[in-house]
Amino acid sequence: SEPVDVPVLADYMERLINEKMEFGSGRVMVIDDDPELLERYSLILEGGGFEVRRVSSPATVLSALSEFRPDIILMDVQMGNFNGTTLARMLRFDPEWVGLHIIFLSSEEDSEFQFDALSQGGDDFLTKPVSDRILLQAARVRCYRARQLDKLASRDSLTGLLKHSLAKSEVGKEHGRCQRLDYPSVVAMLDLDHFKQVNDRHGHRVGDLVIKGLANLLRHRLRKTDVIGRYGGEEFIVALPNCTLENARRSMEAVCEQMSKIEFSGSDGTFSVTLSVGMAPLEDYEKPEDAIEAADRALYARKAAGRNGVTS
Ligand code: GH3
Ligand code: MG
Ligand code: MG
Ligand code: MG
Repeated sequence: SEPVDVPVLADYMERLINEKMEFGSGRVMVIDDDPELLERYSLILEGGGFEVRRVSSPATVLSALSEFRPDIILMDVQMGNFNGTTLARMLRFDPEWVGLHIIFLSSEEDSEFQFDALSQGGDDFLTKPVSDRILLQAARVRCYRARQLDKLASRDSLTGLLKHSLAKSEVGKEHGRCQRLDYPSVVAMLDLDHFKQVNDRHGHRVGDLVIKGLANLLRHRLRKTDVIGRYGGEEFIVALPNCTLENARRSMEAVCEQMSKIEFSGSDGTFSVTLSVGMAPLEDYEKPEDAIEAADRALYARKAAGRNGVTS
């Protein structure tokens, strides 16, 4: 094989680093029962561009968390009769906070104490006093990682498309925008035709490849601004912002046609798969769920009318 060109590699690495490691700032919740320290750390972080929520009483942490939704929490360990490690352990059992980074900040240098704090679910342990520079960089790097994790968690692992709940909330956002700014948008529901037969004849693994195939087709055919989500097993949801029903139909009909032309390799030679699409004008409905329901009804009308095509 070709030898790797070191300057090119270095250039590539530098580009990668510059592009991907833009730490920026984020949201930090500082929890400390010492008001002076609380203020000091908060000011340092605010000086570094972070949005900060100060919490001095452990009793208010949970409500503050759901309201503020921080990327990381920076937490004292000993707070009166409350131990920060208890909170860390609790958060680690709650899937809602799986992406939240917990940094302990304590003057406790005893290694058993630190060991215990990390064992309870802390991601890191900084020892007081900590320099402004290290505190800021620790926060920057962890906010960045928290956002990376968040992004991953919102994507379906098979297709890389938005997962159900995020896709729905993106459709909801688009519903708000198109009503506010008064332009047409379309929501579409897609479902593969006779997909059970694909699984039965060719196996689940081949079925997965077909699902991936449609996901890739949608990603390549649709615009960058379109919302594409995996709504369920072999069901997809799409929102086309700033698009008339007529243009959406053209776009979706092209997707149907191209899908039907893809040749998949099955257990007994190649085969093809079709899909059905139901659409509704997003701005015509009071609530986004109503538009989704209308698109779903159109989808089932399409299924009844012979599949492989678009109905609105
Ligand atoms: P219809 O044309 O009416 O939609 O018929 P259908 O056979 O596609 O019926 P339905 O939509 O109810 O069936 C969905 C099937 O998709 C059932 C399930 O086994 C399969 N399925 C759901 N999720 C996955 C997945 O992630 N991978 C694979 N391989 N199959 C899946
Ligand atoms: Mg304390
Ligand atoms: Mg189906
Ligand atoms: Mg289905």
